[in-house]
Amino acid sequence: MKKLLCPSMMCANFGNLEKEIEELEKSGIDIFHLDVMDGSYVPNFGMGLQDIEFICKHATKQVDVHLMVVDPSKYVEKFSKIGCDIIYIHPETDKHASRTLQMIRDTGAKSGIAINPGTSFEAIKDLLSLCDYVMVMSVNPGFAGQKYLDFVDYKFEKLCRLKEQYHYKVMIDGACSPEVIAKLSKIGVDGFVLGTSALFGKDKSYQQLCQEIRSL
Ligand code: S6P
Ligand code: MG
Repeated sequence: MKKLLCPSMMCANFGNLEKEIEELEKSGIDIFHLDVMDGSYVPNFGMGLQDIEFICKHATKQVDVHLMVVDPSKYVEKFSKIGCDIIYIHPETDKHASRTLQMIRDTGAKSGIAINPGTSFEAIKDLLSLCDYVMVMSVNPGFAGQKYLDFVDYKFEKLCRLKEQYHYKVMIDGACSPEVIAKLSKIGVDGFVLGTSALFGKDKSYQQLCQEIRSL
């Protein structure tokens, strides 16, 4: 199974974003992962609208947006219009998550949920038929460079068992190191958000790192 490699662009070098996009694409990545934070749902700020517009305009590969915001339904249309192909919401922050997931699909984008470490599989199960992507968070959302919380592991197993039935892809976001990628790809996880644990700030090229990740 081909791994989906998703660089977390919050960790990229903003001094030359165009070059970063080009080099990552040349290295064979699959989906650019863009983190949006509102300073309220999570205690931090992520990428701005201008950054997102810039990446959507310059990328030839797919772009996802991970909305860590209160009331994400308010922004679905905006991000879809800008050119985001996949939109992730946190169901905890939406009073009507199922309606928002349908709304995402109605705009022509693919729908996704991001599941916090403290949110159980049972809490999101009824949403699975409305999801194209299901992303398990192995850190609490808001920051790069955190430690992997291994009590989330059971969710990967449960979600991988049901993915054919519901037709979604299973993704991981947070502290996704080569060791984690090796372990999770064996049980059927499809996609990996790559931040400081596997791709950025290393002394090897993106090309080499992506090659190594693919061979895990
Ligand atoms: C965190 C955010 C993530 C991070 C990514 C960083 O809230 O949603 O996408 O950017 O997890 O990766 P790492 O390897 O530094 O944890
Ligand atoms: Mg993210």
